[in-house]
Amino acid sequence: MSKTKSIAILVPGNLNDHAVKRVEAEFEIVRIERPSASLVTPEIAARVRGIASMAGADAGLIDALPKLEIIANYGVGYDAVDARHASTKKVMVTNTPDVLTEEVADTALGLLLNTVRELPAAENWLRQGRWVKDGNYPLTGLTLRGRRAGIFGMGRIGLAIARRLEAFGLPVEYHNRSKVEGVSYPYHPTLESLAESVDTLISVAPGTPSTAKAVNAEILGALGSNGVFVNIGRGSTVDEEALAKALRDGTIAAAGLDVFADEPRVPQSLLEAPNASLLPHVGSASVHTRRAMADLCVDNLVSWFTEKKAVTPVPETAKVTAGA
Ligand code: NAP
Ligand code: 8YV
Repeated sequence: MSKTKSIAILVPGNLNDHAVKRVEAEFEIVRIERPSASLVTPEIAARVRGIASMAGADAGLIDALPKLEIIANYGVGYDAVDARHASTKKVMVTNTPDVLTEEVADTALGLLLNTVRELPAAENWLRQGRWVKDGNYPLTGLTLRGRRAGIFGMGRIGLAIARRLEAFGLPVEYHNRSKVEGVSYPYHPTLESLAESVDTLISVAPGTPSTAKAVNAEILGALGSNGVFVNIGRGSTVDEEALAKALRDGTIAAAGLDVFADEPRVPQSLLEAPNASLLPHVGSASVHTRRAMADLCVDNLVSWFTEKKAVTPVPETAKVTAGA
């Protein structure tokens, strides 16, 4: 029997099938319906040493598990895990960077094209028999030609999106808190300055207190009436009410959204916007990429309990070490 088989790993809520199979094969799996301290029984509290989760882990859940050593987040964005609280409790948090970067960048470009060239609506036109009945789909008012792109969050995925935009012939600029070394795209120290300079803003920033509702009425106003906004990062980075208004009153021309503030609920005002192209958070959602994320998520648990180190720790817990 493997050394790790007696270690109890909590899986709250749904998790990728391959990840579940690997947790079952390597550890003792414990399942609860959702990541809530209220579902932790004294027996679970006494045994669980790790969590594998795509539903997050808040401070209450962390506090309810006194033997907890590691939270392996299934996803690169770990906004649903209270990593700061975990670090105060000397609990390691890991995520799944890099393995999903190219997939998410592909989706971002698909979403941008859907938004600008109305491809989902054109396909519906064909399927509804309107090509035969009414003739050609109307010419799209928007085009990628001549656009200037701005990336909010020039990290791993931002860079992969920038490379694709370059191949499409678009100049790229960006905003981060700090300039990225070795990157020649023009840098903007503020999001407002980026929005003023471009007409196509792509957000791939993480969901943190400092990015909350960063894309607001002022930023959308700066983007302008020919503006296109694409969000593949986190819904929390956008003031959705201001976005719906900007789409309605022509402050910007169109938006493409893969992520929303309160998933899976999407505001009615966005559902009703004809100039919004909407996806149900599918940025990384291929069998291939989700399997790689599942492997990295579980590899972190295996490495922690066999080698005493995490493969991909998040910055907040980089200094957390395994006990004796
Ligand atoms: P990353 O490499 O850490 O990049 C994040 C970038 O955002 C960094 O360059 C960072 O630069 C910048 N940033 C962070 N806070 C900022 C702030 N307050 N203001 C301005 N810029 C800020 O992460 P990644 O791997 O590219 O992933 C990015 C995000 O994409 C994830 O966190 C996740 O939320 C989202 N995502 C979505 C999907 C999907 O399916 N739609 C899939 C994967 C990931 P500075 O630190 O210099 O500011
Ligand atoms: C996943 C993501 O859909 O990695 C992320 O940050 O948003 C996506 O890849 C998500 O994490 C799984 O629920």
